[in-house]
Amino acid sequence: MAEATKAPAKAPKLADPMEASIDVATQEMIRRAQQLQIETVFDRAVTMKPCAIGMQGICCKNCAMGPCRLPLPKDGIQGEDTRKGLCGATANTIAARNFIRMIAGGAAAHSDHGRGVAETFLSVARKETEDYTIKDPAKLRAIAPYYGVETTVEVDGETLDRDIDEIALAVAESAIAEWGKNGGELLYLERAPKPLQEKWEAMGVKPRAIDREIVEIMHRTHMGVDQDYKNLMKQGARASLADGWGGSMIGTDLQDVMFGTPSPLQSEANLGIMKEDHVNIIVHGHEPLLSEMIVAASQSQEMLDYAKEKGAKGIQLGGICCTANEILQRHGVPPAGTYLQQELAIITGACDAMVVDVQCVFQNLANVAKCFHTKLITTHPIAKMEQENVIHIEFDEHYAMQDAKRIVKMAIDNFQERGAEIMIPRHKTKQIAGFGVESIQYHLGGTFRGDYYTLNDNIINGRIRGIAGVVGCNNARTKHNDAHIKIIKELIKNDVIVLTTGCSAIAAGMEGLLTPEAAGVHCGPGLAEVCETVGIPPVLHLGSCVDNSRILLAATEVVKAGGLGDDISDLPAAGSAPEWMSEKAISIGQYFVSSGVYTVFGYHMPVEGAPVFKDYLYKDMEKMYGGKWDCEADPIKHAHKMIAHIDKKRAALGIDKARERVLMDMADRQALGME
Ligand code: BF8
Repeated sequence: MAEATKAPAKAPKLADPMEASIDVATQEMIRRAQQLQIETVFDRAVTMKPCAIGMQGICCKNCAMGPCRLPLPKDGIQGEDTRKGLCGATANTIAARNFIRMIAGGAAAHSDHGRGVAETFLSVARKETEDYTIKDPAKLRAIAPYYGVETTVEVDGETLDRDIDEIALAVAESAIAEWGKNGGELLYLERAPKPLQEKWEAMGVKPRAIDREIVEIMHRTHMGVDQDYKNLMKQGARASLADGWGGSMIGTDLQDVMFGTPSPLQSEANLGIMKEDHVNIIVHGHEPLLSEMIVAASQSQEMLDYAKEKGAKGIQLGGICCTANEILQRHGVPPAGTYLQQELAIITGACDAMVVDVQCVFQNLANVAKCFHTKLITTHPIAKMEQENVIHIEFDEHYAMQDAKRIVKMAIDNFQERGAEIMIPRHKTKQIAGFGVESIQYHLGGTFRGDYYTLNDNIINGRIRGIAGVVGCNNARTKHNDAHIKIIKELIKNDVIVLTTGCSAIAAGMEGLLTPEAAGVHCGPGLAEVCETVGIPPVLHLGSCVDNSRILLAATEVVKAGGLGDDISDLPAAGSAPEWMSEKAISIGQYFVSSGVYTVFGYHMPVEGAPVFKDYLYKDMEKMYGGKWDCEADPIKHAHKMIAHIDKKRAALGIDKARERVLMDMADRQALGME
């Protein structure tokens, strides 16, 4: 075609920064990227539409006769649903297979992370590495009994503490066996309330070994195996429990043993934590094994001196995604942003190295890094990138500090290679992070009571209406952080205390909700009073996504403290993942549902194309586990579904009247001009 007759090239469609995110730093950086003609996920989201059939969960590509697509008829199913794939697979079978394959993916990701932690702990116990130690021996002693490991010895009729190294070795060997043992069931199931264990037993969903449950999903969903959505979901539930009460919980515990159990600390959040005159290193991904060492290396005098030699004032470490949460909660290292801000950290022009491990890492980081001086370093043998500008430095826990120093040195050497144009948004927010089962007990229960008594008391007397877990990702198909923040604000406004993890926790930090001062501004009167009295934020940051296991254990502690029923499903509590995108979120959602929690997802759920299967998740599961799925894209309606469930549970417990009294007290006080 002659040049003259060619249609003029269309300008690429770009994201509207104001529509893409509620966060000003993010909006500024999207604009900056567009000025520099660097494409980001926000632009791709407006140019590429998601597949409508895949979204409904009814595309089967599990064999080469397909993909078979079973779209819903325009006017819905009239009479019998006759849709089927070439083999005869129904919409229910296809949607259930797809759904539990997501659970397998999510459970595998969390649990393989946990396995890496357990293997490193075994190296520590065997004294094969000096870089890691046991930082929290008390936690090791506390978890040892669940592994059948004695913590005391009898010597001459006297009971003495057993040697900590012996305990470590026995726990490490027992923990590793949880992935592949033949027979029995997961040891940590014992930590759940007894009625819940009985439900699992009755349903036949107690996980045996972590790997086995994931493999069995892959087998059952192979062409021509399990073709009953109820039976498929039984395995989905079992594998999810192997994640929540298995791989994730073991990962969290052993990380605490090696790196320290978090306790509240102050930090900041958002891209504004990066410093123009410092070497900026961003760690991104999920496993804290390497990032723990990078924290230590970047604080070493040797590296600080080297940075000064190269003209920098210091080394600023920041995190993205759950690696950020891991080093935030133990060291106060500030997160530079959530999942959707990963490209933007490089676009500042001030990121001297981005170090990634596993999960939630965009391949497009390599393309963005090409436009700047940034060294993009992959570190995990299972997570490399094909682009030639990516450097792979394989991390070996036996040489952990050596590897970490090599990476930090590479970032320092790169400081002088920066281009002239640096733009770091000014925005950052103060936050208090580092909560956990133990610190909630300390702050709300007091060491004297040694339990969750005060928390329960405040729930029973109605000052705290209920507990919500708000967790999970960002999703470029929805406005960045919008649903997280609207839902959390609506919950705390209605006196529901929020426990948060993952990118939701980072979003809450960026919005200033993780400060005690947020209570006076955003909370209902009852929750504000409790937060102000004990000096905690109304939204408690419990860590990374494997740390959702902390929420399971916190809920169990609430049950144990008494007065709120016998099981997690009795509690005035609900779960939420407002902007989910990852398979891990589906695994987490299912283990919350299977543990008795009403769990609402935002955006959409990939089950709309199979209405019968959807009803099974959204209705029938409650009869089986006490928890069920739900989905609501509108953030305010989403929060009110959770609140309605909390109120339903309060009424069932007979504590709904107490709350009315508290509200009357408040009205009385307002009438008296005391508020
Ligand atoms: O594991 S919340 S985007 S970073 S998947 Fe990923 Fe989702 Fe963030 Fe943490 Ni969890």
